[in-house]
Amino acid sequence: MTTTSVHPAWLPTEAWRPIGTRRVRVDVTGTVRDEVRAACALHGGELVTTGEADLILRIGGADGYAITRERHVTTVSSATHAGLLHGLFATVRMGESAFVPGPRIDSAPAFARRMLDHWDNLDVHPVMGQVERGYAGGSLFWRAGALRTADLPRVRDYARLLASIGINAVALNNVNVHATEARLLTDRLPDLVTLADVFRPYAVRVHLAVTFAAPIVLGGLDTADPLDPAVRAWWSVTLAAVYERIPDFGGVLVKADSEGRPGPFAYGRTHADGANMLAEALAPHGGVVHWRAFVYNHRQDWRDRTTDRARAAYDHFAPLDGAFAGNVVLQVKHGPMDFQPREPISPVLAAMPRTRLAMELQITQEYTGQQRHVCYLAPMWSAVISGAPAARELAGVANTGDDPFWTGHPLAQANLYAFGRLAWDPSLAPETILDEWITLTFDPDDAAREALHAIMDESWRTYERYTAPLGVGFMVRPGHHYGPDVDGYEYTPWGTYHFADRDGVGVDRTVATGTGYTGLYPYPWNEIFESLADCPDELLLFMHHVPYTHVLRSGETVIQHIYDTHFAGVSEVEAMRERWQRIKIAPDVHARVSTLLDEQLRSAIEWRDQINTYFFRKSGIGDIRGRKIY
Ligand code: GCW
Repeated sequence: MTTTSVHPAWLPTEAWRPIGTRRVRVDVTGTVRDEVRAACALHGGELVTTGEADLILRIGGADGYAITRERHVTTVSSATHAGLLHGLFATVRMGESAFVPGPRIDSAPAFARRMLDHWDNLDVHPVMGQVERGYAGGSLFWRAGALRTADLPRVRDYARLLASIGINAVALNNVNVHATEARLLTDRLPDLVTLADVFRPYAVRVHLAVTFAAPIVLGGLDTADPLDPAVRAWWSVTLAAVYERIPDFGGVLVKADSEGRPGPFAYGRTHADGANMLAEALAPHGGVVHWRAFVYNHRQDWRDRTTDRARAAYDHFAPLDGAFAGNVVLQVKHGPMDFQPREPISPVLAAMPRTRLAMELQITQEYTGQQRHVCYLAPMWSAVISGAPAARELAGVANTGDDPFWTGHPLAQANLYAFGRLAWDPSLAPETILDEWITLTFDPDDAAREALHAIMDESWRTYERYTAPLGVGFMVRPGHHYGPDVDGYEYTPWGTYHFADRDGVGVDRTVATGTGYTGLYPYPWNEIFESLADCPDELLLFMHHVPYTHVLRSGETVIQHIYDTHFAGVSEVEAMRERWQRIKIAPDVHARVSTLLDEQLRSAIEWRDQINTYFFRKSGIGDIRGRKIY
């Protein structure tokens, strides 16, 4: 993809319209003033220095922002430059109502850090491509190993886009740090300096994923032992050099001892030893370590029923509660496995009251249709966020790339938008957020708005219906993870099993007879999950192994539920496609989404038929409604 154009229906371009026709006065001093003025100017607001203005931005008062709407003037105020920007974008979202007198609005973000993690490589990786699990083209930042300097204006648009939804931190490279990317810390640092300069006016701080083995691969030392003084000195000096060039550098992100990445275990050290070493080097500069809790044995023997991947993060990290330095943030995937369409909330998030926790969500749709399927994820995120009040930060794996629509599937933009909005205010309803995005992006008539809601509001549940049933997860094709393969992972070392046989299906994670996983939750969830009668249907096969004739809380048997949901899921995709055919929307968006909906329907049918046939053949129990099963 070589284009650098930005689709005109994309929200930052359109969203600035209401400001563009108004006079804006920026009553701010110092560098903050330059940055806010530059941001306004970029978007066409008429900047005035004296006299009457429709919109005034000024420093003062609130953290977050306050908006007062008086008869002739609307004022945005904030204690910080970032708050001013976010307040300015709030007026954009409000449209005309920002300029109608009304009560004062005070808004502060729920999560202090709202971070996007890019899994971008500098070069095309032989297996993973350029952006690992990326479905929106190549990296916005690099191409063929080099920084895309000619495309920095597009990065600037991207920074504005992120600021418009309140994102304030971005990790620029893949957590699987390969040889070239490791060097961003040292001789490739100028790339980072350039990108930090582009993000800075939008109050987005840059972070870097680093390899734990950096002292060896970059520093020429023979160890990366976190307790070795030479290793500690190397990190201190190296990170100090980063701060010399990027004084507001956010810090480092680390995937250690996970899926083959190096880590402290090689030296008999704990993850607290590893994280705290980096924390010490960053502390003098105000930086943080994001240390990922995604640590599990990926070389498991499928015959071994005592190892349970769902337990791994808890077993590794819960005992370390209280052992991490104050500037370590433990970054925990929202579920205990790996971003499946349905998982319980990770028990780690309730087990570490003395640790600063970030919850990690996957905006990129690795397991939710890979941006070929419509799957609006805000309803899932809204539920998991409200179920994990201990998380203080939110991190999302980015779904963006150099695709002209930013996200491959144009409707996948709504997921990025929703991530930012929920990170600011998790009490917002998913439909409300979607409605905002629809307005800002398409400014549609009532019929189109209604159709977009009908297609998107429930699309996550639709996706869930035609894929792996009742929370059991996976059943995807190994490697790329697209499309069905019920036994694809069943006899592999990855720890992702469903244990279907002729009698039943599901993973026994109970304390009574299984892996003991349910016991990792605080009351009452330990009891609810342990009990076959109380366990929510949607997580039944995550927690229990049951016969196909087991009757769900819904009153259906497991086998009939599988058939019904898979037929229903496909019908819902058919209905989406029909609605889309009738919708009136920009022709290029229409064409792209139409093609993708054809693929979504093909794929949903494939899922339905493979899952239904598999369970029919295993169980020998037919569909009571007599539909076609192969
Ligand atoms: O879901 C898995 C992905 C890997 C990814 C890993 C992780 C970056 O399949 O591609 O690696 O999670 O989160 O580290």
